[in-house]
This record gives sequence, structure tokens and C-alpha cells, in this order.
Amino acid sequence: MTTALITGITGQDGRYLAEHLLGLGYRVVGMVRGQDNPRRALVEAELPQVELAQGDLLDNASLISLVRRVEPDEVYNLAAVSFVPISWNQPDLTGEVTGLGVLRILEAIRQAGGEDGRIRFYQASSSEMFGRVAESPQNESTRFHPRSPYGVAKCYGHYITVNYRESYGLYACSGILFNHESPRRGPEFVTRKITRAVARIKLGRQKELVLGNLDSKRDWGFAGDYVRAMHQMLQQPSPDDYVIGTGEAHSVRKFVEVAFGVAELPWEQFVRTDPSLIRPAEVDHLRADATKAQRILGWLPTVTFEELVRLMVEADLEAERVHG
Ligand code: NDP
Ligand code: GDR
Repeated sequence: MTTALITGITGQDGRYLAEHLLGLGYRVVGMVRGQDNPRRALVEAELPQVELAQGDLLDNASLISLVRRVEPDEVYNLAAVSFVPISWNQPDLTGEVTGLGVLRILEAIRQAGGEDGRIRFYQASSSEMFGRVAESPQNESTRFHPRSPYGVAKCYGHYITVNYRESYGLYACSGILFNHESPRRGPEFVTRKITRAVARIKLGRQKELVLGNLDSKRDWGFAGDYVRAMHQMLQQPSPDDYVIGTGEAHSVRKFVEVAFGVAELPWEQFVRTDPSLIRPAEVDHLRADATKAQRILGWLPTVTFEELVRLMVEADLEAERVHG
């Protein structure tokens, strides 16, 4: 039986990936940090077959002993400080977790004998590395110009992954994923903030939605599609880096329009902007060129932008009706 170790199991992608790998017959071990992590119970309830183990990307010893003990065939490093605005308030922490954390886990794999390529490694790189884009759409060769401490930390994580592959022969891949969303998306990210607000406004539980920049454009896909690509990358004869995205970009304003439209609400009456939510440096426009992933992995997204917005609004309406 193939064993996968997933860091970031309590996050959006960790849960979709675990579900996908369990479906393929894997043994899945998820790393959880903290003494009393409230999201541990969520994973236990949703995915009882996942084995949970203690560890923290800030703690070298915990990673070394975890990798030795679990003896994984595949390691997916999804853990990170992943919310871009936080990275300006906590740049040190972001650098430590999102950047150096990648080095720590790569080193744990190397020390466990990963140099023979036996342990396959996936790093969650990000389109935020492209930042102020040098060209559009962005592919694996597009120059990086990150615009936040988060983007800078992801660049470190990306290059240290490439470096461990080149220096030590580790089987290490980096997936440069564009924004992907779902009903499991954290409520601080703009898509979920919008769909949750739409549901609450529809049910009379919220009066307005306060947002920052409505003009930025993102290439939004469905998280369930993107975790398939992570797994596919690790099944190739040799390790490589791949851009994953839909190839379509939409503005935050467009997301708002479609989401309020699903609930038949006039968005202009409910949405207000607040300059305090504008970022010190913005990433204006991201759009993926995932040709390489299509060609080599045979990967294609299955959920369109409109379907994604609808499924998120409907899930939030349901959640608000049941639990709200
Ligand atoms: P989430 O924010 O939902 O999850 C982040 C995970 O990281 C959580 O499980 C969190 O655990 C864990 N974590 C945070 N700090 C530490 C630490 N010190 N040690 C161990 N675990 C820690 O992110 P997503 O699931 O959306 O994203 C997964 C990865 O993909 C991230 O690395 C993200 O940066 C990257 N990415 C995401 C994209 C997206 O659109 N979703 C696009 C491109 C890249 P806890 O419960 O303890 O807080
Ligand atoms: P992003 O996602 O920064 O792209 O990073 P987020 O949803 O936070 O922002 C997308 C765009 O929306 C604008 N925006 C707002 N954003 C938030 N969060 N809240 C608001 O109120 C708001 N109003 C407007 C932002 O300015 C931005 O332009 C996500 C994360 O998952 C990263 O971890 C990942 O690497 C990238 O996607 C790819």
C-alpha cells in the first residue's frame, strides 16, 4: 500500500487531497500542529481513515522523526501561512513557515534516505510568485516578481525544492498553482467571504459586505480538480515543475456579480469598499498557461468559473440554513 504524508491536512487542499488519495487506496497520514488544534476534530469527523500525527514546520526534530516513523512514499507539503495580508503583519513568521519550513521538510526527507528518489515530494508553490507579471498568461518560464512577503517566501520554497532536486537527486516537484476555491475555502479569502456573505444576506443575517480591491483579476478554479494534479505530478518518471490553472481570469467585481446573481440579489445595494482592505502592494492580474500540465499530465479542470461560484453559494446557503 502506498503511504502519503500530508502537511496542512487541516486546510482546504489537505482535506481534498486526502479524500482523493484515500479513494485511490492510499494510507494517508496527516500532520497536525499544536496541542489542541480545533481543526483536528474537523478532519477526524470528515475523514476518519486519515491517521493524524503531531508535527510543525517550525520544528526540525518533529519533521525528522515524523518522516522516519511514517516511512512515506509521497510527501505533500501543503502547510503554510497562506493568507497574503497576514504576511505583511507577520513577515518573520511567514518566512519561517512558508519559506524555511520547506527546507526543513526537504532535509527530513534527505536524512530519511530520500536521495535515492524513493520518497517523492510535492511543494505547494503559488501564482503569487509571478506577482507583477512579466507576461500574460504565466507559464513555468515566466520570471518571478513577488509582491508580498508571502510571495517572497513561496519563491524561496520553490527554489529550495528545485535545488534539492538538483543537488541531491531528490524526487521533488513544485506545483505552481493558481487560486483554487471550494466550500472548504477559509472564510478570510475573498471568494468564500463573498459567497458566505451572499448566503447570510439572503437569509437576513448580514446587512452588507465590505471588500477591498474589486478590480484585481484572478484565475479561479475548483480545489478538487487541483489536488488531482498534485498527485499526477508525483506519478511521472522524473520530477518537474508545473503551472496549474484554468486559463481564464475574472475580476473580484465579476465574482461578486455572479455570486449575488445566483441568490437573485442586487449586489450594488449590499457591497461597500473600504480602503483599509487595500494591500500595500497588489497583484493585479493572474492568468495561467497550463499547457505543459495538459500535455504531460493530461490534466484539465472540470469546473467552470460560473459553476464554481454557484456551487460555493449553494453550499453556503445550505450551511447557513442548517448550522447558521
Ligand atoms: P490553508 O490556509 O487552507 O491551509 C494551510 C495549512 O497550513 C493548515 O492546515 C495549517 O494548519 C497549516 N499550517 C500553518 N502553519 C503551520 C505550521 N507552522 N506547521 C504545520 N502546519 C501549519 O491553505 P490551502 O489549503 O488553501 O493551500 C494549501 C497550500 O497551497 C498552501 O501552502 C498555500 O500557500 C498553497 N497555495 C494555495 C492556493 C490556493 O488557491 N488555495 C494556490 C497556490 C498555492 P492549522 O490548522 O494548524 O492552522
Ligand atoms: P490571494 O487570495 O491573495 O490571491 O491568495 P485572496 O482571496 O485573499 O485575494 C484575492 C484578491 O481579492 C482581493 N480582495 C480581497 N481579498 C480578501 N481576502 N478580502 C477582501 O475583502 C478583499 N477584497 C478584495 C485581494 O486584494 C486580491 O487581489 C490566494 C491564497 O490562497 C494564497 O495562499 C495562494 O498562493 C494564492 O491565492 C494563489
